[in-house]
Amino acid sequence: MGISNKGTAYWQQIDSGHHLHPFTDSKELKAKGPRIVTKADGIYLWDSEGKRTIDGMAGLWCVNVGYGRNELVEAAKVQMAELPYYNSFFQSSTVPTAELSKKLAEITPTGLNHAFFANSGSEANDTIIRMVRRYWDLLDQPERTVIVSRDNAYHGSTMAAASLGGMQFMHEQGGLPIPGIEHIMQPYWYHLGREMSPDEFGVKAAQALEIRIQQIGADKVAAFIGEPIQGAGGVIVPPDSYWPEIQRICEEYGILLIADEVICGFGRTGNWFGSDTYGIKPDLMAMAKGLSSGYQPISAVMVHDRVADILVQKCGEFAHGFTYSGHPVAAAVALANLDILEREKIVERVGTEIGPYFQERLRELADHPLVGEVRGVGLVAAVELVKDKKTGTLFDSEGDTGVICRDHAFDQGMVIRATGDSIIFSPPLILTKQQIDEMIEIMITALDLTIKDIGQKTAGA
Ligand code: PXG
Repeated sequence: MGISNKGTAYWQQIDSGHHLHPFTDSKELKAKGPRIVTKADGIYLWDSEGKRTIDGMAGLWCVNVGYGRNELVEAAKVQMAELPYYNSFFQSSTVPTAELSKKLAEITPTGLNHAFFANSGSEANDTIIRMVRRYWDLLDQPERTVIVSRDNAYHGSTMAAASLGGMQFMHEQGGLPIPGIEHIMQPYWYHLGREMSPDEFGVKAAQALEIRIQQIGADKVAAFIGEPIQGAGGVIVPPDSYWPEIQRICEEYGILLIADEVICGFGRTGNWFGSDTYGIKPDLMAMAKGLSSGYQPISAVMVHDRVADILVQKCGEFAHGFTYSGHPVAAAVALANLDILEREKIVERVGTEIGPYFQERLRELADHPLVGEVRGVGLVAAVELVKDKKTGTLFDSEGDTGVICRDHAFDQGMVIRATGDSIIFSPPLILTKQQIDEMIEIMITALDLTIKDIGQKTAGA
């Protein structure tokens, strides 16, 4: 019963007939049919043709503890049998939801003591917009509505979250951004600042916030939002000088600082949160993905006492929430996931052992003739491919070379992503040194094959 066992051609046919995929050219996909992923274990995926691949992306930046964790299956099973669902709207809560809110208060930076639950990163960010505007409203400053974000940021796909994001191609579909969202430059040193030292550029990129606040008027700005490291934008690692300057500006103008930890959270950068890695003191924090290692859809907004006290004392009813806010099964799985991260000291291991090893090995690729920059922290990284290594000149048709390289890596047995011509890595946090060596070998082969392809094309042109 349930899932049929009819084989790849059948599943591809019904999927092509009925399933519209996210961020996908449906016509192109229908022509070739999707890869049907059927099972997974550790850092490996298998498809319906029996092909095994290393999952270099941890699903979609989320399966931090790896696949095949029976403890998480058990946690879901036990909670489903006990209480599969109850809401947290009408003066009620459930045991795992209450426990999870306390646990999150313990592991997040000081002062973030309250959790508001949702189901996705997008919903968490939508929640933040409403919360932030309500906060200023309650402080009798209702004109403080503008939220400043950055070009090339990714904060989700709902109308509000996509507006917060700084992706032009998303804004072009659906009349975005919504009013009250502004974007400043991103701290992308390799593309935007190579005539300066990284630290000089970091300060300059941060000061774009101060300049924009002055243009808008400080009394109209509610908050600044940023991913500690931009993920979907291409793993943009900010210079060390960037976040301290952003923090200073937020404090000086009294605006709220929002850290979007949807990718950086739960060990990815070698600390519990990207905010820990960069010394950011956020007023609000969005989290999802690694919170449950993707085993259940769940997200949260962590709220600092500074904001929570006002909301609790003055707001009355906060008219916002989702049917599945604080879903008990998702909360139980998240708790079990946090338990694994703690018990197996996974975060510490990323910080002191496996993360540094990964970064060190990846940096060996910097000598390859196709590679312009290797950047990353912990277990998140990008290898950016360029046309001219010496000058850092990008390819004319941005993205084509990245896709060629990505496809070669897949043929060699590793799933990775291409963002423009940057190859992105975000593997499960439990991978071994030997598996890292295997990934590097595959990447070298993929780079060599890519250069051959481009050479052949050029010769044939
Ligand atoms: N914030 C950040 C920083 C994210 O990376 C979201 C919010 C939205 O989360 P939900 O759960 O609503 O998807 C994300 C999601 C990609 C890709 O192609 C990245 C994400 C989602 C889909 C694709 O890298 N990140």
